[in-house]
Amino acid sequence: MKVLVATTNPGKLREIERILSPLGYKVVKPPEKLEVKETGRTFLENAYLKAKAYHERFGLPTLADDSGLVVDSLGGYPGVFSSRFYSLEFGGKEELKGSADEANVRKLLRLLQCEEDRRAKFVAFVVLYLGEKGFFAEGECRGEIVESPRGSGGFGYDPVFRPEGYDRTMAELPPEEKDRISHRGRALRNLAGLLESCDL
Ligand code: ITT
Repeated sequence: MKVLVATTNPGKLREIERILSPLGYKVVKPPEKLEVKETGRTFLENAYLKAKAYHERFGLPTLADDSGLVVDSLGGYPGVFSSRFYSLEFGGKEELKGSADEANVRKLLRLLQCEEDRRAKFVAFVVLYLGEKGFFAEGECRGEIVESPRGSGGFGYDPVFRPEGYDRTMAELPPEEKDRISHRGRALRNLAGLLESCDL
């Protein structure tokens, strides 16, 4: 199946292609970026909004991923605000020096300074929108936030997230290992299983 991926995030797009291609999906990049307001309160709502907007514009079967980091001691923040955590009033705004990913990580480490409970999880909801019907699936990866960034792989919060059972951060893992354990890898394989069971 040909699937349009409704994302503006190159890191996500790379991973989705890497995970879905071996499962027999042809991943297509959107011809242009759309400004979709992510007004939902949940990952699922936001994934749905993105998939629907791109489907209405381009007409192909459309996949969206809404994902983020959920930190126990921050009451679940940054959650659905993960991509723009640095700019939120919550916890004090962080100056945008360098990339948004870097500013997000700086803010997270500042808020967790002196915090003993560093448990967190990555969560991803993926929605495949076909117009007349849609499918969704979820994936999680548990771990904890380390004291300082390590590694250059992945994107976002990967340099400060150590998955459970590992002594390396997500950014220090080879890409295929990240895909095997990541929230995104799990969500997409769950979705592919669901579609197979529906003969799609
Ligand atoms: P699109 O909405 O265009 O897909 P986005 O980056 O804004 O791009 P989200 O709203 O889903 O996407 O926010 C996801 C954020 O969560 C992302 O920007 C990272 O900060 C973080 N995140 C999600 N998956 C991650 C991963 O695998 N590794 C590190 N950080 C991740």
